[in-house]
Amino acid sequence: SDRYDVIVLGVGGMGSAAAAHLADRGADVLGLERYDIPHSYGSSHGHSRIFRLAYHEHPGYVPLLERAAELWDELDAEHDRQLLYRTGSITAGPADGDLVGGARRSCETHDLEYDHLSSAALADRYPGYQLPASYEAIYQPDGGFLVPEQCTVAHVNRAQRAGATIRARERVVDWRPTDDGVRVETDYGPYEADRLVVTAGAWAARFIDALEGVLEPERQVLAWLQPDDPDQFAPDRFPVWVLENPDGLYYGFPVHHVPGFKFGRYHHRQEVVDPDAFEREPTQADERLLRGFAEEHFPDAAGPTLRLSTCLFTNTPDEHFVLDRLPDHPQVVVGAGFSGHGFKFASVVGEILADLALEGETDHEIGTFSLDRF
Ligand code: PYC
Repeated sequence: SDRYDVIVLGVGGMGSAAAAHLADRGADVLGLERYDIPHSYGSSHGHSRIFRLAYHEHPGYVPLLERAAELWDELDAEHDRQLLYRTGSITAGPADGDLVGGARRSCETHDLEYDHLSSAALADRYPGYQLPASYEAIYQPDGGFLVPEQCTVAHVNRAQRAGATIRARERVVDWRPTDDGVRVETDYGPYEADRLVVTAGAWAARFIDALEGVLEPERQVLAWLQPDDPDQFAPDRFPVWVLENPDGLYYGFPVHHVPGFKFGRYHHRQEVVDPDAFEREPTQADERLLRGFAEEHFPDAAGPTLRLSTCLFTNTPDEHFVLDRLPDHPQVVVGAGFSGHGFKFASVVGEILADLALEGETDHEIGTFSLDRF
């Protein structure tokens, strides 16, 4: 069988970044992808992903985001299509809610530039926002959105330029440890390598026993609706947003690449699914739910439906990532469980996975993401 330094299992948002960093450092890399590159069956499609630094989830993510931004800018400079659009980010909700407080805490802890705005001040600055009078918002100027399909393409291009072999439409059936590395079986045959990086997204638990019963793939639905005045929702006038209301979290984007104001509900564990057998087609019930939110919070953008799409989150119990080596098989590294907020980190996740695979350790702060916490 062919032998490599490192095999990357899954060449989506995370695996493409890992392959690029590994190949750049001189490793002989094989990337294996079950579908096309890029494809729309997992978690790295749909034209946009939020990038935001005012991280309400926890200030500990901010240094990783700052490094991610640097790496996205480098990749952007070498790619023929723009990857990161900086629109600024809005984090909005009740003044005493978790989102506004959390975003502000991250800005204060890491000395990020931000404005704390009333709902009226927000509407004044960005007329696409007409939120309830009691809401407040944290505006942070370095946020924006990434184009996920192009990010994957750019990382794959970089990996290939550095000598990586990337094979799509080849499904990994299984892997096993060997005396000097790993053996990976695909539906085309066997490969061997010193190291294995598992970046299989919603399918990761199939390859990592310790994640079975821990990771929960969750179906998500996104809508694109026609705004009354699309100019109010253009990237230069309408920052990306996350918003908290009594019913949960929502998020959205300016109009870009395809027609319509894109938004979704950012929920967790509502619809746990088998990634190989779930309702990929959005339903009228999905549409009604999303439309109800838009009519209430973005009435100027709640025109006819232009597009609906499904996507997958892969949730961990604490919604923090998994970035680690397997305790029993340290030649195997896993990046998984990104819990619906991982894509913006893909560039730095690639760097971390390459560190773990080639050096066995990383200078990045990843203690929160260890496997042994489950
Ligand atoms: O990370 O900003 C985010 C996000 C919004 C919806 C899902 N993830």
